[in-house]
Amino acid sequence: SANDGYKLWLQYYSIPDDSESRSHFGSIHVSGNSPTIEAIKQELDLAANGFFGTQAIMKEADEASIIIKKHDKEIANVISKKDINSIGDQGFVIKTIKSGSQTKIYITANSDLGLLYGTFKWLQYVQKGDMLPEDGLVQSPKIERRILNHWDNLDRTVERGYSGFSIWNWHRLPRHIDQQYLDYARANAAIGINGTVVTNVNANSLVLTEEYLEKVAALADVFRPYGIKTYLTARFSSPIEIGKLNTADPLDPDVQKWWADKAEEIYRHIPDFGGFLVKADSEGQPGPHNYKRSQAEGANLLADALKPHGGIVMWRAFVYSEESPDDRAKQAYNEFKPLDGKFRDNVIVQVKNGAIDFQPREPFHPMFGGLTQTPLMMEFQITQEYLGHDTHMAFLSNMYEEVLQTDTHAKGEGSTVSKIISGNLHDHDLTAIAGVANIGTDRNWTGNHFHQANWYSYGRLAWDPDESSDIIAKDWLELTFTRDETFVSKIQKMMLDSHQMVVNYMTPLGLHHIMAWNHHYGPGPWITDKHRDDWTSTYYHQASSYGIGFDRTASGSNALSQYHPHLSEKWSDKSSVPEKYLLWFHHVAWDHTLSSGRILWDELALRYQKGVNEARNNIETWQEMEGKIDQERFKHIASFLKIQAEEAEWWKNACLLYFQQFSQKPFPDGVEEPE
Ligand code: GCW
Repeated sequence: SANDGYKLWLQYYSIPDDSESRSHFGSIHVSGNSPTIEAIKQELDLAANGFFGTQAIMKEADEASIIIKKHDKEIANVISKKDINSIGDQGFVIKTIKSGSQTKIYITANSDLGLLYGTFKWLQYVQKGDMLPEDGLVQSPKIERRILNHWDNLDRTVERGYSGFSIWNWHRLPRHIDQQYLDYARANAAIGINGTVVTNVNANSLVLTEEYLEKVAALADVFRPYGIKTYLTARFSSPIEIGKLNTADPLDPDVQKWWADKAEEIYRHIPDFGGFLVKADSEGQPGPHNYKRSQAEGANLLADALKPHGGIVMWRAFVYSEESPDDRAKQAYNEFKPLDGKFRDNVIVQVKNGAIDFQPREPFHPMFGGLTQTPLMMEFQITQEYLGHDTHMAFLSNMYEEVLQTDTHAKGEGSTVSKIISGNLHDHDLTAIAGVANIGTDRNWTGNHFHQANWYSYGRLAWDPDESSDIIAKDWLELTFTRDETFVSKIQKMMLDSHQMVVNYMTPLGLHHIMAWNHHYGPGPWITDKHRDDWTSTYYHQASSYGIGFDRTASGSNALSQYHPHLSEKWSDKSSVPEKYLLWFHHVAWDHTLSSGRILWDELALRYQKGVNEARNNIETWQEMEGKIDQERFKHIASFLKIQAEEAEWWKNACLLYFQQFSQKPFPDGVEEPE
């Protein structure tokens, strides 16, 4: 039904009645009394209703077969101290205990929030029909702050949002609380997301005025029982714009006082406010550069204001300028590396996964592993600015996983990006991860039904950055659609192959930023108009009659020198750089021979064609699924897959015809000539 898309991974579709789960729902004990405990009971009820058309029936502890209870003396009899100590204040333990003919399931934690997470996890097992492992589940998040970033403006437009308008209805807030805010909180808590920045990094200082703080506080009240902290973006020039000061210089005492007062005012409205996310000195945003101050001086100004209240600053590393003569890929590292260790302890630097900008594939950002004394958080983009917006299906979990599992070699072999952001490698307590949301007012939240999976997988990887994409895809399919085995295995494969497919038909072999100017939808490897060099495709692909690709070795921009020598040496050589990064780091001759034995031009053309072929095959695979899920979602997806296949062809034709002007070579066998 129309509602199915709205329900995300909380479908609670009906499951076989013979399962023993049904009896569990008839005798549940939930101990405690708090809004979070209420949320647990409500969720159990919703699930019982969906699974079996019944209610969740509450019992006293000794009569119940599901016991949801914080750790205490009684629980200590069944759950080991070691387990309890290992889960911290956000984790949970789920254990099945048999005594005689009786089986009881214990869900325990050190906090109500842990109980909520444990309850969601158990409900997911029930929905999927999976057995709990013999020795139970003992889980806790590896990253402390798991945050969504909304690039939502106060007029409800969403920067790089392709799923309608912002779900925050500022006009109706604070008095009207839409059900959607609650469902948003439920969906996030179900995958462990515990923070949200509700406003765009291209920030409007109005959100820090009393009028808006009341609205934000109303949202924070909805999110709180679900363990979600609220954060805001802070525009660096706010003291001028809403404070009537004539400077925003971070070293000016009046500016410092203004921010301290502002922080106090915010915490009066939102006592557990999370802190600020800041984009400064980038793409026209004001920042410390305006006063010849460093990024650290800028960040510390806000950190000092938030410190007394327990707030943090997430300071973005996405700082670059068209005036710099340097390769854009190098600028953030160059700016931040000398500042390592100069940030307050409540500052974390938020770094995009790659050094350019959320391309379909990027090598990891050299700041990971490059800075050691400053905690770094990851910023992934869930919304598909450069990956076909809403209509192109791409399961981004694989892309996230690839970045997280890359070895930086910062402290020898095994120094993965995942270890850096979980604070293990350099011993940081402040750990965080951000995903730029793909959520909007569309009935199914994310425009493309498949893109719900990207929000979902981001949450799963934020909880455990070492989780694998195949499990995530399978879980998502079973929670969202059906347990049907054929459906799940076929579509799981389609999802797992989709990121590479999109890379193939957009930017194979390390090509990047050749999308159409500004909106970034569709191909645009050519020059359209006079605009910033660092926003122009030709700057990135450097196609010439000799070859194609950006030379970032020592003979070029030497961006490679920012990586650990182990990598920079390997990647400096055309024959040992992973082929997926070849044209990212090298300018390569059209007739250079690759590992396939083919010359670059032929390989490039075949990759484009492969992407197109797969997009076409997906239409057929999907057709075979008719009847296995509801018609409405089936048709919606079928129609988008068709658009995707047509546009994959558009990408292939546009790019190959354009590059052919340089290569002057024919299309190899197997590559269709454009009509
Ligand atoms: O990817 C680019 C986008 C901008 C965005 C910027 C950023 C919010 O094109 O729209 O602005 O990155 O991340 O700050």
